[in-house]
Amino acid sequence: MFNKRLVKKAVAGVGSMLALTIAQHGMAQESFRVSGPVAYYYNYTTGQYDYGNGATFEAEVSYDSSAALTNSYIYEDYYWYNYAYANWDNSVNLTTYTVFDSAGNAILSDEIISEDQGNTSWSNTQRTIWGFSDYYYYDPYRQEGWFNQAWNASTGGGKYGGAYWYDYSDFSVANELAELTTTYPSPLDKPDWDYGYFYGHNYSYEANHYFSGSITEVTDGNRDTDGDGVYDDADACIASDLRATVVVGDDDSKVPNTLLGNGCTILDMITLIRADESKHGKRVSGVADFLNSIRNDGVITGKQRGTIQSAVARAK
Ligand SMILES: [Ca+2]
Ligand SMILES: [Ca+2]
Repeated sequence: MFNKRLVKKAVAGVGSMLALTIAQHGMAQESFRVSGPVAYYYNYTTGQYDYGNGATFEAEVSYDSSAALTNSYIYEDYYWYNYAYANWDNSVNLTTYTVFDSAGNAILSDEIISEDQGNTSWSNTQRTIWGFSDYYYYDPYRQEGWFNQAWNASTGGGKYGGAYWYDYSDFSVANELAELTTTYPSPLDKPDWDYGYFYGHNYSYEANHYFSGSITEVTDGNRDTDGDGVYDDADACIASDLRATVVVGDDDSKVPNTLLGNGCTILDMITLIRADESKHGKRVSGVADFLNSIRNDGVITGKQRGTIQSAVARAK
């Protein structure tokens, strides 16, 4: 099943890359990309600000569409309007954006990373998506937003980023709520909406900038199928075994199952190498080569190498 050449390549590639921290355990992640013209931006670090003038932005929002609905409520005939609201907290977990000037030079960029994606200096991130339906006189609309924010507890700075869409059309508030609460809305439906905008804001000692722009394009983004923080297109193991420790057969070595720079865990690599060899002796020596390489990189200690190697030797 496994291509021997690819496994060898993957093993060789490990040696040149640092080990990563597994950001999440098994949270599948999808993303969408938005882009369009910038309406306004400022960047206090560089002293630049402008009302567009040909500036454009690109942003990517990663989210977990399997996140549970956090809350929802409905008001019918509430004074002069109807109102439906649904909220998926903690579904958006990474937002990145870049603004380019009219010559195509990047003039500001940032990323908002949630804690479970490995954020350390910024904490208390909140991530949300919500849908909103309203009927205000003759101006009904529905709004959906993909939004996250983070605060730096030590400096008090904040970061925000979000993509929002509006649909000005008639609706039944009950139907809207039923839809909002049963389906995680797809960002890729949004090109048909009437209006969309994105904004990014960082006010901190590290940076101080803001921009907003209208969304004119929405495309499918990268995916991180196994939720290890490495996107599929850079992940040599797109369905990683993310167990916390290296387990071979029934033997738990207790050695942390570190994620390597190619998107494979130690356990992934051992599984690949063992599956690739038909003879026990070759399996053991193939794993030994791999363990030596990550020992030399400092990913595991010599003692940990020995513990795993003994488990592999015992396994059939
Ligand atoms: Ca991945
Ligand atoms: Ca992976």
